Amino acid sequence: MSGTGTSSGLHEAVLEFDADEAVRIAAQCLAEGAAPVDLIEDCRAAMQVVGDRYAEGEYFLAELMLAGEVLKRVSDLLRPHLQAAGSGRSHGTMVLATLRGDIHYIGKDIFATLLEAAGFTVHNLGVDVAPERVVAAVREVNPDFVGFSGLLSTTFEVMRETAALLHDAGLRTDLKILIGGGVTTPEVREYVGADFQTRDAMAGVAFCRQHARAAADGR
Ligand code: B12
Repeated sequence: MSGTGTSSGLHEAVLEFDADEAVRIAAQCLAEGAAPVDLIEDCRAAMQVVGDRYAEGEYFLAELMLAGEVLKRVSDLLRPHLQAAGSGRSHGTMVLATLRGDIHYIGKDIFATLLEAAGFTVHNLGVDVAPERVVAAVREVNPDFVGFSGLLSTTFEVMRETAALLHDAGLRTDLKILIGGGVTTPEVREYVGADFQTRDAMAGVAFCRQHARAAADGR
């Protein structure tokens, strides 16, 4: 029903910028037993198409904004369903941010919701976050993980700068850095000096589960 981008109609509703219809279909799919993460994936694939049309000059900023609004409405509907799986016990802590210059937040917030649902504590610093703020947050909460969400190639440099600041502050040793978001690649992971890269929130959650200090310590 979902995950294919064809049969549910959700993918098409996002591409038509029809928020009411997208929310209606998503609610119907949920009622019929669809997994919320599959519905997110349908939307993500549609957003990829919107992004490609923008890159090819077929769409402009207005279309990006419309698509963003549709996705926000759908993710607001899905959030409580994504959270429902939460265990109530923290398996570890993450400081998460979209860095300086980048204001995309929808994918970051989906990842945060899924990670919380998996039993992690997430300190979500928001968007357009200065590297120094990340360092201050890491000092304050001593997390197991730091996550950077990046949708603009211009933020790769800021990710690298932030990772270097964490290293210079002596905070990098026990810390795993994850990067995610539609424009990240394994090459970017290497450039930034991060431990993990993905464009799939569930893969990020799996990485955190695997590397949670709390789980390893039996805390
Ligand atoms: C919606 C959108 C917008 C909306 C953002 C709404 C919002 N508040 O978030 C608005 C209209 C504001 C916008 C603005 C701009 N945008 Co824009 N936008 C998009 C679009 C179409 C979709 C992004 C999205 O929400 N995707 C859906 C989510 C669910 O996917 P996701 O973010 O990848 O997240 C998933 C995973 O990656 C993962 N994940 C995300 N973060 C993290 C973090 C961690 C740690 C982990 C583990 C996992 C993880 O979890 C999610 C679920 O699996 C993309 C196209 C694309 N291909 O992504 C362009 C895109 C990102 N934008 C682009 C551009 C150019 C811009 C603008 C510069 C346009 C302009 N001329 O002003 C501005 C920049 C504004 C700024 N300073 O940030 C380009 C970037 C190109 C590049 N390589 O740098 C893209 C790629 C379009 C394109 N193909 O040209 N945009």
